[in-house]
Amino acid sequence: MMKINAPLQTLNVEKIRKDFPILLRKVNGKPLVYFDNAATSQTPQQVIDVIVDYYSNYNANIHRGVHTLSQEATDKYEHARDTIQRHFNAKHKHEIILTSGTTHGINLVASGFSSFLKKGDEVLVSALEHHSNIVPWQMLCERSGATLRVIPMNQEGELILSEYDKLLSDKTKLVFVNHISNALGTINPIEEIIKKAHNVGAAVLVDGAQACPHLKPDVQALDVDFYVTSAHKMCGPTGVGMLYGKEEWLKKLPPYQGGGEMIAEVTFEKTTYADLPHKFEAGTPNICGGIAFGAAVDYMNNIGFDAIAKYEHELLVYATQKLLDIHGLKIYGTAKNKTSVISFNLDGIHPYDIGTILDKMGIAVRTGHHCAQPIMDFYQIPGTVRASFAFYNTKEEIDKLVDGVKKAQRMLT
Ligand code: 7TS
Repeated sequence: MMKINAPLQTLNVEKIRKDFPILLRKVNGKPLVYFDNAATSQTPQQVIDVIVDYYSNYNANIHRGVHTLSQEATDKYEHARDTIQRHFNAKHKHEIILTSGTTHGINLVASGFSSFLKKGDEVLVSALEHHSNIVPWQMLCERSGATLRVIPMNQEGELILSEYDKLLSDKTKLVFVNHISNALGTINPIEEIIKKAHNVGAAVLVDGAQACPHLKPDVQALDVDFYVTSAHKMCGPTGVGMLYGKEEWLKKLPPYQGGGEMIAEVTFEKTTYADLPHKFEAGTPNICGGIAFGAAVDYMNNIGFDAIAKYEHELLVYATQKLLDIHGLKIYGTAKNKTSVISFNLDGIHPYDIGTILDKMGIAVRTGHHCAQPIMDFYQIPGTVRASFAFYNTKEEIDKLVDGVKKAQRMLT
């Protein structure tokens, strides 16, 4: 643990905050303190400008027009795909499928796997998942007859890898796990999880929704089969995201949706599908969103992921120590390796009540089960208060949170 008063000078946070117009607004008469970054991140002016520029200057449909606007929009959209490919270090550009977000990417893969699985096969999910990385696989098991098994977690909120070893067998066809837990902040040892799955011939899908705001995954180094994420968690807009898939898998998987853009040739007798990535991109995509996603990736890289990780870790340590000083406060998720998410409860007080009082003070946190009900069941609680920090948050804001929690405690007990 670092010292509480260690200086947080790795980033020029004061300058960075000026990029985010929303941070100037007041909520309930108080300056906004935005600690709901795990739900969605805020958007810098550089990305907002790209969105305004798109609709002001070259709004057009892509991959189909001979006219100038369509060609400009196509170039920028495909340039964004290049940026995303470089960022994740995918081997081929066509391994990057632009989706509407993490949920879409997972459903696309789960739907495609229906034809590969049969009764007796097993798929493994971790106990730490968001509902997005549970429900589509349950639906897949219902369709295919495969069995869903769960890699358990311990009290700290870490996966128990010795149990994972026991679950793996030649029946295991797929493993899906998040890179970082949204409810607890645990960073999972995905390198090891992927290696072990590959040893028994299983494919792995990693849900990177919570990881991409904090670190830069290298899909080739990880040797992961599928990696999914959402732009809106990493300074981009909502309604757009990415599915990375190894070429060999994407070639094997059937298309998810039929429609325009994903075909090579259509007759009433037979349709042939377009090459990757278009085979998985039916219909008019979120063109502006895709372009802005590329701009968000550039924005975050300009700040630098090493600096982001170091600074956010300092915020995490600072907030953890300060919150634990509050009598009756319990933190859920104390993994050795965790990111800047703190889930907590106060003795005898419902999380919703704390969240409501904090909102009156302009402090935005999420309360409830965080779309991760199995984790709440594990701890036998209805939910938590979750404060999730981004690189544009400050120690002063954390002080306001701590004061706010103390005040809520006084009011509610
Ligand atoms: N997977 C994880 C790990 C997530 O945290 C989320 C969203 C999703 C999948 C779904 O992402 P979407 O962009 O497709 O909706 N998590 C949260 C959260 O923690 N609070 O609000 C949304």
